[in-house]
Amino acid sequence: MPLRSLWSVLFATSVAFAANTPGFNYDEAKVPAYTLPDPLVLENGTPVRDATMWRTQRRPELLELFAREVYGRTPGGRPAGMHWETTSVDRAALGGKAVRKEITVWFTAKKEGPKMHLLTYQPAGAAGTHAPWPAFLGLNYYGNNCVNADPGIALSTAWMRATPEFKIVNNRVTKGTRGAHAGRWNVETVVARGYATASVYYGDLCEDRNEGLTRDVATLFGTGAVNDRKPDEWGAIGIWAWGLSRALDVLAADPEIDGTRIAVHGHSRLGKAALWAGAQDERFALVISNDSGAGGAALNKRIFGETVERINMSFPFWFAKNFRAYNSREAALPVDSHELIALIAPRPVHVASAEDDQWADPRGEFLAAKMAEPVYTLFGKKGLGVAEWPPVSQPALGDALAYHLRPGPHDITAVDWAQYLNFADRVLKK
Ligand code: GTR
Repeated sequence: MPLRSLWSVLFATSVAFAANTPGFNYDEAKVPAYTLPDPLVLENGTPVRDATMWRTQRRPELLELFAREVYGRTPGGRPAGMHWETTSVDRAALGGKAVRKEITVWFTAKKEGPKMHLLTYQPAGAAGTHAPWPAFLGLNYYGNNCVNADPGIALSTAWMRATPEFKIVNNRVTKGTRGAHAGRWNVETVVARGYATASVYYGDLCEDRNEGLTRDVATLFGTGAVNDRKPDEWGAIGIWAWGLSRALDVLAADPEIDGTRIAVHGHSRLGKAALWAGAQDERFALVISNDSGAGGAALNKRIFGETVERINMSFPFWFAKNFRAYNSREAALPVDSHELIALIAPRPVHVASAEDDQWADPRGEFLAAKMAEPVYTLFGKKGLGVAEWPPVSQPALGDALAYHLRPGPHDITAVDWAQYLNFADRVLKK
């Protein structure tokens, strides 16, 4: 091999694995044998014969197991006093191409205490001609002002999480207060394709740190501190998922949005939250998991990349305390992520991975979608339409399940959005 191409191979390899934490398994040949629970067998051993038995017996049983053992129980639904106010509407946003709305949602009957800010964009088509619009809904990492550089978006004043890439000074992302994550939202493209897009800052619901469990939404339900919670109390992922359902409550009440055609999506930890939201709340018409990895779409029992123990140690406030019982004991888990996806059936699910994101176990994410297929079959759906893990850049968009592997690192990009829009065109457009 000429020296130059040898160098490029080595360089590509080192880049590809740069994001991977050392000391974990990234070798397919070293994945220990594992056994997945059968989604179509009740805990008492009785086979699930049909869709009715799935709905009335197996689905509730699996929801209970995920709540008790993994994410913690969701302590309530929409609070009685929850109310909201539209604080701004611009019918000529994004250079006249979109309508932008900002809505403040208070979770009690008072205009104080826990609240969230919902931002929506919809195509600028005259109301009544095309509306109500199908919509994408997701949480964001740096305040609603991160999703687009649009100067009309109110700046978030909430606490924000600093990372090596995103330094925070006075609750502002130093890299760019406005539009810091515009590349992850692709608002203009989504709107041009005939969808609304809606977002809430995840930190409005639960700050992404231990303290989050005693602040904001957690206070409504008296959630205990990270290590003082009851073993099956919820954690941050549960709270974020709850917030997605509350955002859906609000969107569904907007006559310009079609509440029966709302896709919930999320990247990474927020992909875990999107899956858990979609599993619990059957109003979500499509669920999108972008690089959600461990505790999300990736199979926990498949030892590749991030492990249960590692995630519970790094983020002790994300899951229920009960989940810690499976640290280095993945085989004892009564459920796995193929069943999390199956809980969404027959509603469509799109799972996406990134080639260099070995930490999230791309193949384990595919296998979970694949192993959910038997439940889709009960509803007369085929699922992914492929037998094997598709190569990079060859999306498998089936009749109810979709999967794609994008080249590049852990992220959500225009390439991912192109596939989400293609799949949504197929399953959400009338
Ligand atoms: C990592 C975590 C992953 C994933 C990711 C993210 O540190 O280990 O499970 O959630 O963060 O959310 O970006």
